[in-house]
Amino acid sequence: MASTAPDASQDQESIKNSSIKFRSVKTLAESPELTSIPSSYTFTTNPDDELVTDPDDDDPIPVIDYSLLFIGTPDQRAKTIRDIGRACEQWGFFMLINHCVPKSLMEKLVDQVFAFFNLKEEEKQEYAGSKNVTDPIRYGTSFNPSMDKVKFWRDFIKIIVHPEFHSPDKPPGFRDTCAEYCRKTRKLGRELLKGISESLGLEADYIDRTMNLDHGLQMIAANLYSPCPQPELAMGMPPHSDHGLLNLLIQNGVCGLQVLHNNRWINVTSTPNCFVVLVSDHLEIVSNGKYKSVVHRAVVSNKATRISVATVVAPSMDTVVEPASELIDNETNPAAYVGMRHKDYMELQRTNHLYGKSVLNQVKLMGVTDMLISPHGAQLTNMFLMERNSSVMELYPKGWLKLAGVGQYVYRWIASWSGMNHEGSWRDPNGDHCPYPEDDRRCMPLFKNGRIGYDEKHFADWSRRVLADITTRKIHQASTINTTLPPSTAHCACN
Ligand SMILES: O=C(O)CCC(=O)C(=O)O
Repeated sequence: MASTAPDASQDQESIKNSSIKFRSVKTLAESPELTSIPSSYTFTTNPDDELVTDPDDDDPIPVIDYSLLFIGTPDQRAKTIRDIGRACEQWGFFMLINHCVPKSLMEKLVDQVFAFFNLKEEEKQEYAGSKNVTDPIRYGTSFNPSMDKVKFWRDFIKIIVHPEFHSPDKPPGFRDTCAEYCRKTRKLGRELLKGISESLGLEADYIDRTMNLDHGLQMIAANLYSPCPQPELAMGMPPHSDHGLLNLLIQNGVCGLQVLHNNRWINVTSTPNCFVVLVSDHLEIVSNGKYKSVVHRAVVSNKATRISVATVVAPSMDTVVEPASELIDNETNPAAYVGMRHKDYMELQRTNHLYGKSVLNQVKLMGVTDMLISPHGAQLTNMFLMERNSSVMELYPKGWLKLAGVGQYVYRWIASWSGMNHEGSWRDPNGDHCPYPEDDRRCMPLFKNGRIGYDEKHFADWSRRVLADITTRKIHQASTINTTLPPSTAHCACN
């Protein structure tokens, strides 16, 4: 008979009384009485998009021979660059063979990662509890721990290894192996990005230079997926895409990685001595959407322990990542993403529920958002992502203005500093009654929690008018641009 999962409240109690900050999946999976997973780990997939297959012989996963970038003939090199471009565009990832990282080093790193996860829980938990994406070493469980509603069957350690190198000191040898591996993968990532720059028609060092890779962020994320008694109910990592430019992934010979390709989940094998190179969100942004960051996930099994180690090659934390100006044409191919500092993007990921490309889509969407309608005080940060000509409208619940102080001007200030249009504020005349005078602070929670927009008709009429004004303005702008352009810019140089 199936026994139940260990009692969660008992477990929380023992965690509270020790130096342990969370219960790892490894601890849970190794508890002898476990035959089913706790309900907090039950992940529901949508059966409609659950087509999982192995790669098709007619449409195989692209394989890139790295050595041809260096020792091939000029024709072989040019073809390899074209192949890399096609893989980034059509698949968002490729397998990399004949690279410069010794097989023995890859294996040694995986062994060291395994040894780290095999340390006593107390030793690992020295690195637990961090909430900050810039903390140099983070040991944790699940996927995006502060936001996950369902827990994921995964333990991880994330280590920032560049611009400053960090490493846990245990197990013995971990630091040296990690340092050597990071040096080699760093070189590999930068060389690949040169090929990728060229494949976009940019100078070879374009990405390296503009993303400030001399000071770029490099991070190792090592994942442990312990055997799971009900793999069909749990998930190691949900569908997501990664921050950064590239993710160089290695595995311990156990499969579990799946990528989304043409609306199907494709199983990616774990091939020895081979990197899975995943296009990440910032490469999609730089290429203005030509190259697609790949949505991928990790499934779990009830048979074997799986380890994967991702090396994230990313812009420096302060780099504002935006589409390469060389790839933009305001008329035919306008910038599709707003520029954002890498650091802020990571924070946006940490504080959002991540699913598929939810965060990247937000960055994309805000770049083309025409109007933000905001209850006062909410969504202020979205204004930083919106384009100059967009509009903002504010809603105040009844009475709120009496308590707003200078806060009532914040939207107007930001709008005027950034060239946005402020379309006015609506102070709802209806709403909750406050038993105190309206400028009494005890009214604040009442007003702020009150429903805004009792007068739906007024709100709808107002929004309709502003939207119509925006449409008229945009049409006017578009026609002005067209008529003020020279008749044919392509011929200017010849003339
Ligand atoms: O374990 C895996 O194969 C997936 C790792 C992953 O999703 C990632 O590194 O972003």
